[in-house]
Amino acid sequence: MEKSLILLKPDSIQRSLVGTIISKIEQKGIKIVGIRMLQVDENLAKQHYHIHEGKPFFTNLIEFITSSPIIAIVFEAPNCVSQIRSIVGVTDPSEANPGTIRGDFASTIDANLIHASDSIESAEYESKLFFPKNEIFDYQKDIEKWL
Ligand code: FUP
Repeated sequence: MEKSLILLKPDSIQRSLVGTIISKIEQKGIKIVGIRMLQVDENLAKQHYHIHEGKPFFTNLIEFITSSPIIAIVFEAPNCVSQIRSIVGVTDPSEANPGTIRGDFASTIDANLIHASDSIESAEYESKLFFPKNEIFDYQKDIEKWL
């Protein structure tokens, strides 16, 4: 089954939006298979955001993601990556549609609340950065036959 890695960035926790954001994804029928709270260090931040190295916003991005604890979650569902990207909304919250997480709760691109993997390949790479194998769980929910 397809998986995606989500990070609830420092602003999600500071603004007490953790429950609200997780609910929006969970209520869609997408299953949590791994969850942990952590303080990201510079090394992990740079590995996670390596594709943005050299861009003008890179330093800010690293400072922001390391500024306060985050919550990392692995979700699982059919078409998990694209389903979650739709719920999250586009990168710049000022352009994100109402009803999306960024559209409803964020207003600036450098505090856009949440990271969501943009492909199956990046989901695999990112999940390995944030989770040991034995903290991602393979289990069934009875409700799955209704989704
Ligand atoms: P997304 O996949 O929507 O999180 O967006 P990107 O991977 O393109 O960007 C990662 C993060 O870099 C964004 F969440 C915010 C930051 N960013 C900026 O600050 N300015 C930009 O112009 C683009 C991205």
